[in-house]
Amino acid sequence: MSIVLHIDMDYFFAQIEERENPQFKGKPIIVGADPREGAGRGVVSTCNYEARKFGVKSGMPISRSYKLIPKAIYLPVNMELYKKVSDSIFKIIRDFSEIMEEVSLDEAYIDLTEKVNNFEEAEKIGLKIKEKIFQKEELTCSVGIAKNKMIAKITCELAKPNGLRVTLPEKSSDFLSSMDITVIPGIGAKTKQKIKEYLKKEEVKVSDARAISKKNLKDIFGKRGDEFYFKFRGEDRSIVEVKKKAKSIGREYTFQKDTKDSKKIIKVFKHLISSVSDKSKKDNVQINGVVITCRFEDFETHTKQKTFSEGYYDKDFLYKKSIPLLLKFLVGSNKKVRLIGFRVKLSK
Ligand code: TTP
Ligand code: MG
Ligand code: MG
Repeated sequence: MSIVLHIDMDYFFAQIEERENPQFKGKPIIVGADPREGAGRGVVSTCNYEARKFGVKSGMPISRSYKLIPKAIYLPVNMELYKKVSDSIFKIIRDFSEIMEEVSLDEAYIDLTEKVNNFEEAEKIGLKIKEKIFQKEELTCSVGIAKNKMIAKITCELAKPNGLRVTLPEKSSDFLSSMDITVIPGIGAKTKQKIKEYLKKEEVKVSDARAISKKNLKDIFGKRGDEFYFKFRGEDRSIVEVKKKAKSIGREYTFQKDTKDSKKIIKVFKHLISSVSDKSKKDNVQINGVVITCRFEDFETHTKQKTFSEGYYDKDFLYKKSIPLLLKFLVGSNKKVRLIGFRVKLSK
């Protein structure tokens, strides 16, 4: 059995802004796109708890946020600063265990199995980490400790803000029972809908989902079903992985037959963009550029890049930046196309 600690900073970007601008403390603060008195485009990156009371959330259009709370303090994203803080925090955490997995700028897992004898000792380490971060950066975070990553993360969520919680191994299964099944990683609205239909229930708790046999879960969800079976019971076999952050996310496609049909090429290209965009959304990563690859029938290969300021960009933005680059390849050559590729560059 393992002892895993999950740590996540509280309202990260907004908390840093509160620290930098103490005059705004206690007021609702929203970090993100410029609202331009309601006509602004773009989204909310995050907001403090005062703003959350009004229903503002990460990812919400800034125009909607402005409707909910026009009087809030709206601040732009100062990524350079947040990254510096993030590096400093990871450095503190790494001192407690080198087995650390960075999940995003404000979130990490560490494996304490070899460092402590029991959960009480792990709790002490959790408190020390919180203390060190507060001393060094004047920022609060929350910590969840459990026997695996999944339970540690859900536990941390419940500890928010500025809390620490432990879910003991023998409690893991009961801990999940009364929660909605979307707490299980990999279960979103679509999967939930399927399970609802299967169980003929309006709401499905984790304990309800345990009624589905392993075989039936496999029949419905394939390989993922097997994983769900264990997760519903509080088991998660993924390990804390010390991995270098990916520098980019990309997809490519080789046509069955080399082609000059630009409609077809663009259609496939849009699929690639869409798939990369979904993946980068899922990983919650920021993008600061695109790379387009085009290989012709004679294997001559060209790439074009475009860089832009880092941020969370949607599919439409990526289309707009990339399609003109692809068209340049298509217009500039008489050869047929063998392969196209699309890649986004990540800022961390
Ligand atoms: P989160 O840890 O998801 O959120 P948070 O730290 O703001 O709040 P919480 O207390 O609930 O943990 O994300 C970390 C940072 O990542 C967040 O401060 C801003 C950024 N972010 C975005 O820019 N857009 C998003 O959609 C999300 C989810 C986060
Ligand atoms: Mg956070
Ligand atoms: Mg986070």
